[in-house]
Amino acid sequence: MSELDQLVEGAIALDKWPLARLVRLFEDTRPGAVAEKAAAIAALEAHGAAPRAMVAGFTGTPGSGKSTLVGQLAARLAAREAAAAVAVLAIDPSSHRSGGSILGDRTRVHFPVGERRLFFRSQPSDRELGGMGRATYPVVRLLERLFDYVFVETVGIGQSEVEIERLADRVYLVLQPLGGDQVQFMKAGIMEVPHAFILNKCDVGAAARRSYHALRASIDFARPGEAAPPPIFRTSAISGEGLDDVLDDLAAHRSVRDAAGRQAR
Ligand SMILES: Nc1nc2c(ncn2[C@@H]2O[C@H](COP(=O)(O)OP(=O)(O)OP(=O)(O)O)[C@@H](O)[C@H]2O)c(=O)[nH]1
Ligand SMILES: [Mg+2]
Repeated sequence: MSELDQLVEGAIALDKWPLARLVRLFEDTRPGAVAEKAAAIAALEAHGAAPRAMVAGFTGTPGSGKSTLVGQLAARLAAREAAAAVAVLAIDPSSHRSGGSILGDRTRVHFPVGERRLFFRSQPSDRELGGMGRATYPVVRLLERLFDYVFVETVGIGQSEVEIERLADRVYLVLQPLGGDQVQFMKAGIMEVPHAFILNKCDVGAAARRSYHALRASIDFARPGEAAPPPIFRTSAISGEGLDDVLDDLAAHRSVRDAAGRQAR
């Protein structure tokens, strides 16, 4: 068996080392890597690893708890669905200077060691790409052949919501409750993209209730006359409140998508 076949078989089995090597290959954006990536895709096809994942984008305001939430959702999903493998790809906007070397230390995603159904990777974002990284798209295209769910975390800076929409089957906008003096959630343009909203940190009490109603009003204002208004999930990544509702929403849309046949994104 060729070295590439061995690598691909290892990655399909979700062995950490071959998986990491293959991810690094897909992060290599130099022209010289193109042929190797194409060969890897062909080998994956030959081994039956077709695209299968439900890709969910989690975008939103800085500090709203995206990383904590996505980590909790992934762990909960793996516990809930005995066979499900979940990959998390975090696009980190603060890593320009570090070049990504300390990304792992900053993230709040801690998966049980040795749990091969959970995979975490972070990438530096590229300002010109509105919050995504240059390697985000190719790596998602790889991970969707190896995992059942791929969660992508990006900071919402206006453009990345649009970018994530092209990448993901379902986009969640993660917000946190507002302080008393803030009246508006976000510019209308940002409100238009997400399929659903997540108001995280709902463990904070009264501010969360006020914010929920303010958010509902903002959405109605930004998206008038929509047949089915987008849901708002109220969560706490700390207490676990509401997380199952988000997972139910994901599962429901996965079923709808699978029944309809995978749409070309
Ligand atoms: N009270 C409360 N705190 C939370 C919750 N979720 C996250 N946090 C806290 O909020 C802070 C930011 O959490 P992160 O998960 O890093 O948020 P983020 O949106 O990924 O942040 P950036 O990627 O830096 O934009 C941390 O101190 C978390 O512990 C929650 O549900 N409730
Ligand atoms: Mg984060």
